[in-house]
Amino acid sequence: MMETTLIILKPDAVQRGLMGKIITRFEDKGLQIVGCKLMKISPDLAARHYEAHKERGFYSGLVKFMTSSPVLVLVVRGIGSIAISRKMMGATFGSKAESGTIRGDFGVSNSFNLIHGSDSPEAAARELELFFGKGEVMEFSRAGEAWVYDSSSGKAE
Ligand code: 3AN
Repeated sequence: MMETTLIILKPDAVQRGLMGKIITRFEDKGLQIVGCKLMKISPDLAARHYEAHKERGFYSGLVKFMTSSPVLVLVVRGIGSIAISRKMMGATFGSKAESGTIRGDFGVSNSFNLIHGSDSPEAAARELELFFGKGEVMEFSRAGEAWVYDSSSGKAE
């Protein structure tokens, strides 16, 4: 199913100059970037985004980290893009993430883990609305689309 997901390159990724390398992985995979914004997350937005983790011990540190410096938010589209992006990100902790994943290749920290990606279609819809306004997500077809998906059966796959 065609899905649109929210990816956040966290403050450590921006500060360490890893934005280009991480975006390249999504583009190389064949996923389409349909939204992109460098922004500073407010404490209120961080609280709404991480609402589900409010009771966790790491919550206040997480909010402090996410609001400490700019982030790059991306809107990524593709068939199965939610699961594909999560797989590309790797396990939550940099120390555990497999080589070949973004967290596995670029970080060692458990809390500074470089990237966020929505974990379900419901989360993606909720998070996209938190971070992007109307008109900020683009609808366009890529020149090379015919070579990204096989549409010979009439259905892209
Ligand atoms: P993921 O980002 O892999 O989906 P979640 O949804 O379990 O991970 O957690 C949300 C965020 O909370 C993670 N990206 C991570 O930054 C932070 N986090 C989760 N568990 C811990 C923990 N035990 N210690 C510190 N930070 C954590």
